[in-house]
Amino acid sequence: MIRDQETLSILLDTISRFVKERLIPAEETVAETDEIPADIVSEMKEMGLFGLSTPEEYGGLGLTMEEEVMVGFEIAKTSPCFRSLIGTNNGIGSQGIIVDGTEAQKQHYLPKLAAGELIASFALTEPDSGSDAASLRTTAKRDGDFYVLNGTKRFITNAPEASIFTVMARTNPEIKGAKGITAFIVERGTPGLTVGKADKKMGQKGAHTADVIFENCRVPAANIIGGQEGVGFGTAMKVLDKGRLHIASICTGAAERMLNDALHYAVERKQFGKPIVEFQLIQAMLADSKAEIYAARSMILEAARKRDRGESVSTEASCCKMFASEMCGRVADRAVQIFGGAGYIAEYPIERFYRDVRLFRIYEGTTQIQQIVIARNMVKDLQA
Ligand code: COS
Repeated sequence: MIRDQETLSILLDTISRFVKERLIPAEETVAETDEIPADIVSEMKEMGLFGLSTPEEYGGLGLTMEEEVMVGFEIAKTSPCFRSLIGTNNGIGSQGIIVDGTEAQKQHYLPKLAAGELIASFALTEPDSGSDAASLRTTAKRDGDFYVLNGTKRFITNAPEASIFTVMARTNPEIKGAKGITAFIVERGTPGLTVGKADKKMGQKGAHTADVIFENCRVPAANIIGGQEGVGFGTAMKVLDKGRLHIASICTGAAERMLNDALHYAVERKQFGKPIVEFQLIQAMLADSKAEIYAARSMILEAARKRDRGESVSTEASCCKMFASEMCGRVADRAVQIFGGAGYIAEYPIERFYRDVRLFRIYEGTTQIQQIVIARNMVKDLQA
């Protein structure tokens, strides 16, 4: 749903200009230093980028899903690390509070998250619990008005920067699966919470992940999201339904950027006496990529509109995340191929993008997990 086309067009133009004038020129520095410059972070805050999806009454822009994915298409035309910094506040870090939080929790945290004053992280994955998220082992034991958390969370995006964590922990050790899990808001600085060293990754320099360790970490009972035990897994899954649509839009924007770079290179690069874009085998790679990007865009917009109508998009979000991330990987591969030897050299951005986008097929649920979700929902629908 688009609420006001004119306002949206202004926002999209502003973001597109910001990407071209500020972010793309900073890509190499960020890749070398592994840090996003402070002035860029300040500009992102001023533009309201940390609160894109936060409802207006809590200080955000209150974008609908359709509007948000359109922003995603634009902001992803540069290194994914920039989107990653604002990604958790707009998505998995804050959504738990938005969809299931109490009014007090919303009022306390959302305005600061929307302003970028606080960074939120989503702590679900553990060393022994990745795809099988419901098997998580972090415990939260009640002690008066507190819960005592023990366990380790792994690969937590923005953990080094985060001021609050949405933590999924097991409050009922008798129940091994999803129903024993509760979601908590844990503030950084709570005694017993430590953040490990930032992980060394294949790509996405400037975006940071780390372990988050809880050792007898006492969290007020009032910090249970929604105030209810045992529903934390459902909260996490709802968060991921939205997150997967958002990530799909990011995959599509990144693919557009890579295809655009490859097209420009193909027009300029001459072999056998003419620009390589005139060779049909190059044209095939360009055309296949264009068509696949168009397909991804269309399905993401369609699914976003469905979510805006209040309908469940569990199946569609997984379809979009699976198709767009795999498509992005194929486009990255073709783009490197079009660049030829130059595509393997770090001097050109495509080498960096090729490594950066590899993560899309893995995080917020691997392609194989999306297949499981889609197939299971098909069976459920048949039996309904
Ligand atoms: N919305 C709301 N509730 C949902 C849901 C959704 N999309 N999906 C599942 N649930 C609920 C189910 O309804 C079920 O509750 P009931 O028993 O009350 O019906 C509960 O959650 C457990 O669901 P399920 O039985 O499907 O859980 P499984 O353990 O079989 O696993 C998968 C579900 C595999 C889909 C889940 O573990 C998953 O998504 N894994 C990937 C995790 C991931 O994406 N990690 C990335 C890191 S986070 S960035």
